[in-house]
Amino acid sequence: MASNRTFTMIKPGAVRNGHIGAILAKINEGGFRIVAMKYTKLSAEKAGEFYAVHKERPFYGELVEFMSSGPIVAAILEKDNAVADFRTLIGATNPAEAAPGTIRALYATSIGENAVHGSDSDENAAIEGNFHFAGTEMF
Ligand code: 3AN
Repeated sequence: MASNRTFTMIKPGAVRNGHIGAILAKINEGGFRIVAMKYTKLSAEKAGEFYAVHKERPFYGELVEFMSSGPIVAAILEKDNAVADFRTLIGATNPAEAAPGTIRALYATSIGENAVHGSDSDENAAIEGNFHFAGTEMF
């Protein structure tokens, strides 16, 4: 079944490099409706919790440090087939392998600082959206 919602974060590196507006424009052009959005900052504890699935990976410490290093934009996005279509829009995890024109090809600086997060399944999209937003913040 096609999913309707996905969850994204514009990561601290892309925020620092001034790409919030350009990335939101790509999201709009991609046909996604904004269900929820906030400009916020993750504590190291919150970032660690969000990426707990990667706890055993060698880059976990670096990932948590980076994701809590500055403000992010968190959002829930809606569209038919949202999870898969958003992953197409952002491109491969490693920007060197991301298709031309994708958000990561345009705005990521490395595999670790890869501009945006995109949920990898409907189930995780719901978990991640609920991690960041209360029901009263979703429209
Ligand atoms: P994606 O974000 O494309 O779903 P995942 O779930 O494999 O990729 O990885 C989650 C995050 O962990 C990535 N967005 C990236 O910031 C970081 N990451 C993944 N692989 C590496 C790596 N080899 N070195 C450093 N950071 C990585």
